[in-house]
Amino acid sequence: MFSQFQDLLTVFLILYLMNKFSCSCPVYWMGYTHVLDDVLPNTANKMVSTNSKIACMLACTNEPQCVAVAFHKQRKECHLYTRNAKELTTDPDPGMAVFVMITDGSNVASLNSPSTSSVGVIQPPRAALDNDNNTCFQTDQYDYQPWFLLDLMDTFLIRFIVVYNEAEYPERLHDVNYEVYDADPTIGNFSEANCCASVVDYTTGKNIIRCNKGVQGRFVKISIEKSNFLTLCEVEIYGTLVNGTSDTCNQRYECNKLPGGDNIALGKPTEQTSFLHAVYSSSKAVDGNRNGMMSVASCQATAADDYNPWWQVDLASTYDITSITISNRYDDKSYYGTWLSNVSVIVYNSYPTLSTTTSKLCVFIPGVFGGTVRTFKCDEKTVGRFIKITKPTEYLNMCEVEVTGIQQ
Ligand SMILES: [Ca+2]
Ligand SMILES: [Ca+2]
Repeated sequence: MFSQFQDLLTVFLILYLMNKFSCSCPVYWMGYTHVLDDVLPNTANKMVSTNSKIACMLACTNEPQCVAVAFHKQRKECHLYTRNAKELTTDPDPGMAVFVMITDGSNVASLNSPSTSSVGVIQPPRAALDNDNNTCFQTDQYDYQPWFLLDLMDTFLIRFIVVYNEAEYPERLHDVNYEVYDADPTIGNFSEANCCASVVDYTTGKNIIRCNKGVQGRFVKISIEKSNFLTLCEVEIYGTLVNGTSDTCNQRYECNKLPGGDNIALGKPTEQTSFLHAVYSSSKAVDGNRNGMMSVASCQATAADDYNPWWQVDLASTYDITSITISNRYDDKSYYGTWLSNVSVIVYNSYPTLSTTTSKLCVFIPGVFGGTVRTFKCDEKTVGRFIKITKPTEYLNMCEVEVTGIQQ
């Protein structure tokens, strides 16, 4: 048990660490696990006498079945809840603060290809997502602000993040910031970070990071401030889809809700200037599948010698266009993710090559699109039936184009 001095020391350390970071993240003293080692409960609702919220947190972290924990201030007790226990939804007792609420979620990280500030000599970024704790990604030794960014391809309520560090250099995972963003923070105007957590200490092997309650977003960024190596042997992100349920959506990218209603491009007639291969036909961009892995063959692509490529869809009726959502391939973001760049979306009132047809630029998307899914609005009100997407260099390669609009 703590002595009064240790109590004060703990409080001081927590206050110091909480002030250390600009965002209002919870700070977890993850190395302090010995406190409750002797009295960890194995069953739900077993009460543990303790004198620290942190100790409760650690008790939950170290109990594999623990999904939620509450701290009773007056009685100085931790209440741990297992997955089978009824989920706590309200404060169960006036003296009890429910400060961690974890419900079961699945690892939503594994399908995606991360982007990183640099790539070191050991393994590529995918090594952090290959379900092997012994294969590790590491940033370059001269990268002094290293980061690792995961695009979850949809908005998730992030419950917790699990990272495995390298056995030889576990200390590299100290002073780590875990941030969640609504938009890709490496592209243009991004939203501010929704702070998940800043974790000062580390344990060797598995580190569990509880996110701030209610943190949601699509991009998860892991970065460090003090070390020039970011070494991640495995990253797992647990959360639940915000707009959809895992029961009805077998694959996340098929479950996205679009701003402005139904996808009016789905299954409509398409054309493109050339083919990289017959399997990458124009219709693959309206087959309802955003999957960015080319091996799945749900992406269109134009030929290598086609330097003025375009792709178009006939919406079969005239619409006031509300939004355009383009899914790029994401099987190798640092390479293929750069193919799609300087994209123009043009709307025509009738078939584009007819002499009577008029056109209007809906939106121009400057620079590299990124191996991701992005949604755009036209710069101003745009009404039309055909949507053409072009870029000024070879390889027009998109995995899905979704359109919403109001029929005229
Ligand atoms: Ca690995
Ligand atoms: Ca597709």
